Amino acid sequence: MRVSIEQYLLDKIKADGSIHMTLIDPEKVTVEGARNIAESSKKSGTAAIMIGGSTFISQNHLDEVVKSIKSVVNIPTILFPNNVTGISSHADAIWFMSLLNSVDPYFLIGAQILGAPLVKKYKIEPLSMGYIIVGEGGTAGVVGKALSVPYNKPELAAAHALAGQYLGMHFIYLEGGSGATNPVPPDMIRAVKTLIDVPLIVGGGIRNQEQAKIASAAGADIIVTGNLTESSDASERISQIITSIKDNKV
Ligand code: 1GP
Repeated sequence: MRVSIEQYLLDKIKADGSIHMTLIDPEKVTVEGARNIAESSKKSGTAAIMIGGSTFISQNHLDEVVKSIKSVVNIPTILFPNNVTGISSHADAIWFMSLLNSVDPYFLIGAQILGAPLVKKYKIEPLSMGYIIVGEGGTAGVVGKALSVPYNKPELAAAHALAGQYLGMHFIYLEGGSGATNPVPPDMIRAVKTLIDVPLIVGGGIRNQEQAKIASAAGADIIVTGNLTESSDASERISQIITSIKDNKV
């Protein structure tokens, strides 16, 4: 029987301690660009390719990006949608997520109701995830109408995360916002990780191995980087991040 992507991720976290995922924003790349990033990230040892952004992209371009990534790598492609328009039938899985600190019911459950039948129809594996915007929050915070949790309120982030777990979510994502000035602080990661039992994803503003190492040591199971994939030395930096987070949990 084929191992589910969720099981693949759990097994990889168990084996490596912390793992890395590369986020590709289809709006920022050409089809060829996406292919190159995916190929070099895979070589660097990334566990999966996430595809999504915070603003609108054409469905056709999203489909082409996913198809081109899949033509060169065999690691999972996981959609990271900001809306129903972020669903592509070509992907392997989707973060089926609720923005837990949104004040707009659309981002809590509305988009999910519209998207669920499509996920079923396209046979994409749903990965249940509670998404929490913290700190600056970036575009995701504005678009998702989130009441962002300040970095100096780790216990509040932990309460959101535990609520997500109790509601049945299999993963929790602490999102500092793409391009955040400072990544999610270790105190906040630690406070969340102490309270929850499900894997913790951390992203937003992680640019180098030192920052990744701090996040993984504090308890991040999955480190996501997006922006740095667009830099000329992305491949090297991703390799360094992966080496620094492997077996680094304390
Ligand atoms: C954004 O957490 C991700 O959703 C990644 O952020 O682009 O800053 O790496 P960066």
